[in-house]
Amino acid sequence: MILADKISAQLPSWRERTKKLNKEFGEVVIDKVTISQALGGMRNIKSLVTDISYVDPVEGIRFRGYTIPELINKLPKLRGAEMPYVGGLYYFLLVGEVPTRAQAVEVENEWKKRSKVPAYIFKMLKSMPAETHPMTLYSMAVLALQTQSEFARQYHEGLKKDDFWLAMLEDSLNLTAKLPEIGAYIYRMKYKGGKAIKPKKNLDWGANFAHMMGVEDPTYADLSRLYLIIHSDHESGNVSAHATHLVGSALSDIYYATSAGLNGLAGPLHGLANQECLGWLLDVYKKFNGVPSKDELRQFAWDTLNSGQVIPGYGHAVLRKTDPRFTAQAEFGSKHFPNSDMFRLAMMVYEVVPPVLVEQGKAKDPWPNVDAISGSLQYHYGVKEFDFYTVMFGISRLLGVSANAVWARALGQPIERPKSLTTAMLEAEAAKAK
Ligand code: HAX
Repeated sequence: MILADKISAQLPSWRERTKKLNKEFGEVVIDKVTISQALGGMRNIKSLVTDISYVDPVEGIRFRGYTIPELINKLPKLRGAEMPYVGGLYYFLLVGEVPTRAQAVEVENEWKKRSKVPAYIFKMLKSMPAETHPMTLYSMAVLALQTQSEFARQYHEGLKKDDFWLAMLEDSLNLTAKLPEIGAYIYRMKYKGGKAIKPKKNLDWGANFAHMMGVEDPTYADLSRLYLIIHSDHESGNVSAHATHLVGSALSDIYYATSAGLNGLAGPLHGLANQECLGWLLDVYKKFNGVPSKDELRQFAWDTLNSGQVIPGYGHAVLRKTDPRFTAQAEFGSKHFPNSDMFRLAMMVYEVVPPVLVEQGKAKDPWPNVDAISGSLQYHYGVKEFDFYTVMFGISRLLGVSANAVWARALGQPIERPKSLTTAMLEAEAAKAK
């Protein structure tokens, strides 16, 4: 299989680099840890390693060295499509080289071969109470597929450590192949009277998701490809990526690990912010009976802050500028539906909210993140059930975290086990420093 061959070919040199760093330079200090970092969510402690993406505070994400516009330009596209094959992105994340069109199609074909979702998954989803959150359903579906784990099976049969990554790759392809159908099924089951739409063999992974969602507008396939590409990876320290890595480091298989990551993505300070954000925009729209004036919006933002809430979609733990994932989506909206009310409102918030956050003086980053706009684009296409939005994020995110999981196994990254201290120990360190 092409992905295994390509990774296999470069693995000896990667292993050599890691081994050399560890053996010869293991004592080199790369960071110090302050008391406020230990108390403050480990912010900015440089202690994770990934070569798949890097988030620069000002420039934003680079996937394997490429910015989002570069990626969209370079990755191969289906003839007539505006956005690249998501299979090409997965190849790129896993292999580190821009694929040819044929190579991207090969990944798409691997996905097609592995896409059949077992019937018990649908049965389980249908058996859940109607009020179950879509993220709970999605995470359960991923976990319930664990019975199919090749890694778990082969590990118990004595798989060699050097080959762990191959089983992880198998599992990752098997899992990611099924995600569009599982996600769309949850959407149709919850909001469209249970009328699921079957996948079409001739469509690519991204377009098939759009088709199974039941959105007729052909440009929705391109929005889906864009969405599924840009949400995939954001280096290793964010909650979903780190939770996946942490759980995977215990040699739990990809199903256990990614289900854990999804549970983290479901938090309102992380992926759920996209649902919260659209909810906030709708509150504005309802209160003012349409798109308000800038003054009205400013007051609404202050009211939110004064009531002790955050403005969803704004701020970031690492970024200090507008998130390029926001910009990519804003450009898509400006091109295809600049006059859609919810899109106009999201763009007006972009003008009004950053100065408000600066004036309030708390948020280190007053700029929008990826979640500030994604919902308004979905809303335009009639996907208005915003508690579903984080599932779409999760479909994409599993591409990045599973690619990382394959490489973590390939490079033999060990079980994670940071050390904790007591408050008294911190106080003792503080006294010494004084
Ligand atoms: N509105 C109001 N206050 C905000 C804020 C916002 N959008 N962003 C940060 N702040 C506040 C924080 O709550 C914090 O206040 P306290 O000191 O009272 O606790 C203060 O500013 C300093 O926070 P920070 O250092 O700038 O930000 P953190 O690294 O602690 O947190 C968050 C980063 C993304 C969680 C934060 O900016 C936030 O809550 N934003 C709104 C929710 C959101 O959009 N989350 C999605 C982030 C992107 C992502 O992961 N997507 O999946």
